[in-house]
Amino acid sequence: MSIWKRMLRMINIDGSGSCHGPTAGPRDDGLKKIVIVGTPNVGKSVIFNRLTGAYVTVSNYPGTTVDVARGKAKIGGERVEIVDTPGMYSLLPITEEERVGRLLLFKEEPATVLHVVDARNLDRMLPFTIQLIEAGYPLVLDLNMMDEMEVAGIQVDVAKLEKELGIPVVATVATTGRGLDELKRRLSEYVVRRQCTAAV
Ligand SMILES: Nc1nc2c(ncn2[C@@H]2O[C@H](COP(=O)(O)OP(=O)(O)O)[C@@H](O)[C@H]2O)c(=O)[nH]1
Ligand SMILES: [Mg+2]
Repeated sequence: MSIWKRMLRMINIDGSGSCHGPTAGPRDDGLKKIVIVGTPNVGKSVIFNRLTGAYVTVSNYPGTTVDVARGKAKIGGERVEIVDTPGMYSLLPITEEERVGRLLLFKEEPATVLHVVDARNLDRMLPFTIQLIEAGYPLVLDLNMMDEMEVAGIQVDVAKLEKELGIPVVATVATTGRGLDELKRRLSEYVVRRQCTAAV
């Protein structure tokens, strides 16, 4: 079990979402889940819409006023559920939105967590990526807003970042769809291969 899970359990936050254990979160029809996380305004919802198309439901997370959008997609030939979470900055929540984001991560046994970041602000965004890696989630990092990054004259060596982090890293422009095929391909590596967050 990762140090994060142990710590969160110690402070009495249920991080017990194991492969086969009970879960309090909303259940679906047995589809594997991809949970999209990241800070506000990085393009999570645009990516969610591009992945899911028309089949989307939005409802309050139980016991809260926070909206959670769920949709279906075909990734790697398999139907999966995609969950769009409210913005969150870390695994230690301050706002109700962040608390719901963390509950979704813990309770929904994601087959893959997709961390979407603004490619212009990697220094501020990567600490959360590292938290998610340390927590043991099967993680894909999406460097979104590559168009804005290029306009700002910033360069990122995606291959090197991927090697350093040890997880798939994809560059996208959600608004135009650039990189989305590659994103689906990299997501499918986990969806097809992994059953759930068994590592944590
Ligand atoms: N230029 C640019 N704008 C983007 C990109 N992705 C999303 N946006 C815009 O960024 C804003 C926030 O996107 P949204 O998906 O609502 O962010 P969320 O808060 O992370 O769900 C919207 O105005 C989007 O149109 C991108 O790759 N490039
Ligand atoms: Mg959003």
